[in-house]
Amino acid sequence: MVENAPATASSTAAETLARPDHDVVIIGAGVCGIYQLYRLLQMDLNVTVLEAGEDVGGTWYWNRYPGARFDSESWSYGYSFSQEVLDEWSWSEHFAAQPETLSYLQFVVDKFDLKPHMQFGCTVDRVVWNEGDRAWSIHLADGRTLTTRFLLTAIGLLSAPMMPRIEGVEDFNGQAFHTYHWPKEPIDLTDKRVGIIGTGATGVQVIGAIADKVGSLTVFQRRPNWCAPLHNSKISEEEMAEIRSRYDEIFARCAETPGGFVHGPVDERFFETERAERLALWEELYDSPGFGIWLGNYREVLMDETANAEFNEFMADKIRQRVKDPSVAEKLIPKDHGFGVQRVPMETNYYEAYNRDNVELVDIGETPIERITAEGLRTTDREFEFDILIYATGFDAITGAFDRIDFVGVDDLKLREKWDNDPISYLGMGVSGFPNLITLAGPTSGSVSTNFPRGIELAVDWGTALIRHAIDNDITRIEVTPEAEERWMEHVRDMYGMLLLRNARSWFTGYNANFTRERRPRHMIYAGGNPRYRKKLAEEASAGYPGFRFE
Ligand code: NA7
Repeated sequence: MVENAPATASSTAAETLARPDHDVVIIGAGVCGIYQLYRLLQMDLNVTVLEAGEDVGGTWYWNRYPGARFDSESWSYGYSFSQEVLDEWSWSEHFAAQPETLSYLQFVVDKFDLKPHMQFGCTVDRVVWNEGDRAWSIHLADGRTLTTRFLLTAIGLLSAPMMPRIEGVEDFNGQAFHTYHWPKEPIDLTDKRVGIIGTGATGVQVIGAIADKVGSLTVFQRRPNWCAPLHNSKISEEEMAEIRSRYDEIFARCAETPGGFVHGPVDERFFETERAERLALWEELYDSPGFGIWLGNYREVLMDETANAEFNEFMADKIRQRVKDPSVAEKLIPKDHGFGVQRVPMETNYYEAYNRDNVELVDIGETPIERITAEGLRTTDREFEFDILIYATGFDAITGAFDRIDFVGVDDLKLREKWDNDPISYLGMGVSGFPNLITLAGPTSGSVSTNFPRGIELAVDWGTALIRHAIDNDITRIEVTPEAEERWMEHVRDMYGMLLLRNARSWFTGYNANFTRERRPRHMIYAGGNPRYRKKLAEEASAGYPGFRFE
């Protein structure tokens, strides 16, 4: 590190400080980190990306389980920032599978020659704010320490996988995987006795994909989810050309919907329509591809108990029609929450899997798992033997990835402690007590509740402009004010109040059954929608960042 240069009349503030190794360090080389790096290199800054994996991709690098694919239309998920990428890349399916998405991200990285600015196999253990230097020290698991003026987190929202808190997990003699850590090498499922725990978006994808490939499949379900058909299909060359010609229109549409998808709520009001009209819309949505059934429905379905209950009945009937055994169908119908208040898994052949002779549904709400054994597992009712056990048990969402790094801010303040009750931030982008830290895809940011790249392009552009503003104005320390945080969190809570998801036991409210201690419901996402979030960010920037203190 260069020693402090003596201040002179013409020194800038930055010149009077010890010079850190980097202007900016980004943690994470997924969808967000890739785009952020691209933008900062355009500013000619000294920037590096630290990534725990051995290659780029983040979520799409790790989640290699069978059936892993988009629930977003592929052509609405890709980056919008580069016309060349839009012109050159072709999607082969409307909802691309993981290998294709990973290839897409590799294509973008190679196209802009980003790899030389990335370091792989780097796990960040600890980051410490140095007030004197106005810089962060970044301590890596391999023993190295880096320093940087600005630290940007692009660490994903579902990147801290959680194993179930069940006794005996270490005892199983067969192959066992959390879906997030599914191996790169092919796993032969033929004739295997497979058990799977978890029926969230991931479990539902796995079950639909492997039911006809395994010897037997036993699904351990604690609480069912409301699932809806994905209706994936191939994209021909002609269709891709047609999609390409409409990219402007597609991204404009995503910018105006609350979720950043092509699907937005219908204009009609639930209580002003006839039941026949509602049923016609619901049948149409059920038969249409993608999230329309969740996000293109009547607004009231997600906001009003009566509207929600009527739609639940419609969806329950669909499950009854598709699952032959009525007692199995009843087990697959959620009773503890309404449609859309938890993340809706999109499915392909999911309900039909339960009509197969080789698939069994075990309701562990009724007969809980007692322990994992050497041969399989034991419920209060029976012993099961497996060759392979799949844990589709989800994540310590959004804050989990932050908690796994020891963030130490001003006066030794720990981020983990600050966020113990609720992850308090401003705009989901910065935290008071943690100067020069921009939490891209942080809790309560818009990107964690939208079609991710749409949200992340917004966050990255905004964060980049903030860094530009600091550099242009010789500002070496930026910090969110506690007042701005307070105002923001009040707004975040108000937005939760509008939606039924406020009561859900799901990662939207920070719920996870596998924590070792009970946690209060938390405000994890921004529920006010993408357009409103974009407006908030724009107002903050155009007013000269009143929510920040600059030095
Ligand atoms: P989710 O949606 O959090 O689902 C996890 C599933 O695992 C859910 O069905 C849980 O049941 C179940 N689970 C978790 N722990 C246990 C234990 N200990 N015993 C039994 N069952 C358990 O994670 P996903 O990976 O499916 O999806 C995460 C996101 O990835 C998704 O929202 C998409 O955006 C992509 P529970 O509901 O707690 O009863």
